[in-house]
Amino acid sequence: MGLQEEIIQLAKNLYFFKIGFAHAEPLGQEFKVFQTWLQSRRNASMKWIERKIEKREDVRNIIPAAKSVIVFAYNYKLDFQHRSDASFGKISRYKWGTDYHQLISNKLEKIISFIKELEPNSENIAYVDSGPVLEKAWAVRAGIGWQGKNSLILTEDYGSFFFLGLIISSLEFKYNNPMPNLCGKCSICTNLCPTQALNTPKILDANKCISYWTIETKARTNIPDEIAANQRNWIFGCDICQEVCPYNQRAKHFCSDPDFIDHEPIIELDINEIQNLNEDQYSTKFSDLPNKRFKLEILKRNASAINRITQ
Ligand code: B12
Repeated sequence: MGLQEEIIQLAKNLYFFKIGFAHAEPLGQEFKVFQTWLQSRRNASMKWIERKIEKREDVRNIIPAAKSVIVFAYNYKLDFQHRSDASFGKISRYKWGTDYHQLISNKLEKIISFIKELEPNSENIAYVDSGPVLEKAWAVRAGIGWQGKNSLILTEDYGSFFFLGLIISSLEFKYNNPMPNLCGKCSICTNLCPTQALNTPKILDANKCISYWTIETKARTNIPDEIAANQRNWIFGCDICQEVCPYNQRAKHFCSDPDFIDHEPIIELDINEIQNLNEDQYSTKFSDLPNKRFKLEILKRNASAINRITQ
């Protein structure tokens, strides 16, 4: 087995279901679309994404000797459903298990250690939502899946409930080809986004996105009425544009990694209870779940936005 096959094998043992290899060239059209997205202020208050732009365009501004970008996909779908009870706020699926940043990063560091044993002079760096890289653009280039109209990477068998991680490497590999886009004429996700955040297919407007408002904004920032009125009980993140996708509805693979499912998942929270908890009560109630703690102030702000409209 060559190094490439060994990396794939090791990654599969670490619960990645798909691994793809792309040539580390500058991003052309994808970068232009990204710049237009910034110019049209669709990044809302996420100023950090405007920085280190030259690295987002070309990973050789991260590792000058970079030859490859290896992309890893990790399925986080679990076999649970939110109940349709208006007194509960929904937590999006990506938060049902251990925090993915550390989880995936540890796995990628194991892969880097393995590569370094065999190729000690190679340079490798891993990112999981932690660096100035357009991960979805690389996932498309590495043939992991296609970019759906909900702007997320999709595969036929797994849908889109998966995380991406990548390793930029100075080593050369055989490269994969991008996949055809299989959304076809389907526009269910763009049509059913209650806040019209996906009016332009594949291009998300964060200013209108429930996920953005409930995760990315500071606790003191008020959620606007037009978002709150359509929040549909999402108390942290939002999965509507994924849940309605036929590929996700058909996907029957569930995460079996004990490191992700280290505890009974918290998939929803009592909205009134959250609003009335103080920090001590909150810490006691969730004391055995250090990885899954959400900031209480953020949850309270999101809960009060749900209540503001429904009461
Ligand atoms: C900023 C960010 C957000 C923002 C903005 C989301 C967005 N769509 O940009 C907010 C906070 C809203 C968000 C929400 C979510 N996020 Co987020 N987020 C990111 C982050 C950090 C950067 C994304 C980014 O660069 N956006 C900028 C836009 C312009 O890029 P883009 O969407 O890829 O747009 C491309 C297409 O438009 C394409 N394109 C369009 N037309 C055309 C035409 C041509 C010809 C070409 C070539 C290209 C092209 O070009 C653009 C640039 O590549 C990534 C991690 C990373 N470092 O990449 C995670 C990431 C995208 N998020 C992720 C997740 C899981 C989520 C949520 C599901 C969480 C939740 N449940 O609430 C939601 C999903 C909302 C949604 N529908 O996107 C995962 C997605 C995994 C996947 N399967 O795709 C990522 C990859 C994190 C990870 N490591 O796993 N997120």
